[in-house]
Amino acid sequence: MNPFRKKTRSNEPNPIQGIRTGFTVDEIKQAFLDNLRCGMGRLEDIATKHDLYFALALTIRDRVFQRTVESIEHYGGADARRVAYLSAEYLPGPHLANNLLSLGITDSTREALKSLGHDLDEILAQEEEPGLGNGGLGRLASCYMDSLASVEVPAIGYGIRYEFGIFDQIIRDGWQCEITDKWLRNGNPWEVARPETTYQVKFGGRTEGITDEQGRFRIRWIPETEVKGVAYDTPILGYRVATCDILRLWKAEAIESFDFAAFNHGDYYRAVQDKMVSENITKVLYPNDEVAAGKELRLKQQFFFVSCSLQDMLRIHALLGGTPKTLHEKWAAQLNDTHPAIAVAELMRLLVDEHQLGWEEAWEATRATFAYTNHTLLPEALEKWSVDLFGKLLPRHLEIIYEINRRFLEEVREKSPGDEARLARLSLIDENKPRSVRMAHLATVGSHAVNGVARLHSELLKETVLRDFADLWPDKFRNVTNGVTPRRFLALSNPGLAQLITSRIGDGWLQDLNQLRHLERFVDDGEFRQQWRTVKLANKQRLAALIKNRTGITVSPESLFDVQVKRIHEYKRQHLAALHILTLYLRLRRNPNADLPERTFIFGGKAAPGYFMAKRIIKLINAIGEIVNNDTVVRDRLKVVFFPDFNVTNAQVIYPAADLSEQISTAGKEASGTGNMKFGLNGALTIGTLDGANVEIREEVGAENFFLFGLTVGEVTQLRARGYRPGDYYAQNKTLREVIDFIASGALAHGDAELFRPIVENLINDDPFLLLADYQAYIDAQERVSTLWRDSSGWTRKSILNTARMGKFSSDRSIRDYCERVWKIQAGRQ
Ligand code: F58
Repeated sequence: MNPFRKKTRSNEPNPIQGIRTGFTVDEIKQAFLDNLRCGMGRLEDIATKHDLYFALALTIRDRVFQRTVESIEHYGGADARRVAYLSAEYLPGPHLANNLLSLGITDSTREALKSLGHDLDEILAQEEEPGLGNGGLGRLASCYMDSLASVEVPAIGYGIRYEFGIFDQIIRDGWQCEITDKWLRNGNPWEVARPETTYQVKFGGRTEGITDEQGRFRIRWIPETEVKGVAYDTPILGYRVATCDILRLWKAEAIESFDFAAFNHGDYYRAVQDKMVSENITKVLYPNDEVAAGKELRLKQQFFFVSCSLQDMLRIHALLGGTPKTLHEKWAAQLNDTHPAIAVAELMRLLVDEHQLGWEEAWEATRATFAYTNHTLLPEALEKWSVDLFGKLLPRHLEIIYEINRRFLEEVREKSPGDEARLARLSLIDENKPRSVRMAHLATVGSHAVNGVARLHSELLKETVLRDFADLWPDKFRNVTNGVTPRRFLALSNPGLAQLITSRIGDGWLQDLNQLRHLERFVDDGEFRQQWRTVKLANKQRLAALIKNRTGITVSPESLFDVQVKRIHEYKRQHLAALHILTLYLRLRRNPNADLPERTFIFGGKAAPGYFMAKRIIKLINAIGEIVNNDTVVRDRLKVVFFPDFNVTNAQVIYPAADLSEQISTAGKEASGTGNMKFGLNGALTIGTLDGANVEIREEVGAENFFLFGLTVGEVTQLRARGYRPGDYYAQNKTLREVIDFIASGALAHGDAELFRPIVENLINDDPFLLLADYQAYIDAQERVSTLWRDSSGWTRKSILNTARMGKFSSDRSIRDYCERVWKIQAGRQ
């Protein structure tokens, strides 16, 4: 019996109106005061800024929950198929402002607070963002949650409630230092614990064969330990729609908060120890990007959240009247990379061992349920778990994986007998010592659809990492190009531009980003161009003030803001941008009258704490800043800023202020990029390689509005095949040599020639990311940037066109693509 069906009363009047759910200025004001007093026990006169924030968050949360409940009721009654987005990472950014925007009550809330003598922006600034992800992949998951709700698809985003998210970055003496992220220290008004929604998760131990009451042979898993997952729900409201989805994050707890058995034996400390070990599972996010951690705790985290999520999906499915065999009829589960890929084996275990389904029917349901998104081709990022570790932690799952593999390879053998090498390449097990489980293979075999995140990436995926699978199942592979939410990354972060756009074309673009095309009508309108520049300048002033506040560096808002913000990684080539800065610096030193427009180089991004080169690149950028910013000849022409602690909150100030977006990865390495889209949306021009989604961005905005440079994927492959010798470029290009020699001389390190030697030697002798091969083309492209910058109206024209043509890169479009190409779900309420 479906409990939701009993009383679907969406057409009845809302029973609770007024203080808890009303939208008028008076209702919001009264609710805010009530929350401060009754919700928090605070006297208004002595409330801190944070108290005010909390009271406002509770006020808005009531209004959001009203829609959550309405959604549960609506979709529970409807025969809708729903989405389970399985992701080990989310980066939602601050919730309050976004919820105000979605509800359409930003202005009335501002007024309500003003009448009480409070400033909304100051209150918004109190919110600590949940840093539950590393970078692009986690942020994409949050953009997709926003769009799922906004295009009205019922969905639950499943993940991990890390107690400590991605570290906060501070810069000391030019080096990155990591500070623990205590995001929960002041409480989190957006989440609701669901102590009744908990599941047990087993680890370790052994399996045994048994004969059940019906005389059937079954496998029983006798675990060594068990922990409990508790659900914490955060509502994710769609923009100006009734649908509110849920982000459901799992926290690990000990099964009994107190182990009585141990206590009775007098082993109090062991009981406490067990509790600590259980809770460790969701303690901290692994801060690696693009390198698989290979740590036991990481595998525990993955299995823990996946097991809770699948049990939850089965429970909801049963509530809606379904049986385990038909799970896929009501659920489409998306694997956000391989981090949740263990789900394939866990669902098989749940269906076969716990729900007594036969292998074939369980396998059919499993494959029909899952789809897999790949986010990287980098070999070091492809997850593999040693068979030993796997067997120790998840003995039953290892057996299931072997059985999946046996049946799979059998099928391949039938199709192409005798090709043992091919079998070895396809196998879920890498037989090279130490033997390991290939998670991308597990995800591919266990899914009905596999996609890359940009057209180029999806093609390369079929040609490289998953080539044999693409030969075997060509129809399984498709592309879904990434997208970003225009609500957070334009409306919220760039209100000036959003207003200007709306004043000309109306506000339909917020729900249909293609409408930005209507802006093209105004590219040659002088007044509009002037307004466009005025908005950009104001955004640059806002960023300049923040830079001053965070770094002490004064930058000129009139200068060209040349920005590269993203995780620090050699393949993203922040050090190529550094070579460009030094090229200009040396040129100006030699000829102070050289005709160069004033530029401010702004970098931001975290390095994985154990990534030696990335950390040294941060130091290099800061060392260049120290020299350049203090050089009396150059400092009014060039400035270099490393903006500390790049996160969603800071990003919302940085993207709107950028003139130039640096997307300069080695071709073939960046799966998509999403920062490139956020910059474009905010009117920045891109300088970039033919990599990831840059290819499609250039196609959309027009080649003449994009600064292209560098080797293509094909040229990179050919160059490597011929034998790449970076030393030749060094020897043959005088400017390049001067720049590298300058770094090597120790001039950037108070004479210490050792500090940057690892970077210099890596570039001259090895240069795995082909900086030297792309150097001259990059410098030439930057020359074209400078030339255009001098033509202010020409630049503005292209800036407008970049924004106008960014419609494709809305995450609403991506979600609609997933609905159509992968999930077979119809967006929108039926
Ligand atoms: C990123 N991957 C891609 N991984 O690098 C980027 O091109 C793409 O736009 C984005 O995904 C969204 O598709 C990424 O951010 C991680 O951070 C992982 C975290 C966990 C460990 C392995 C890397």
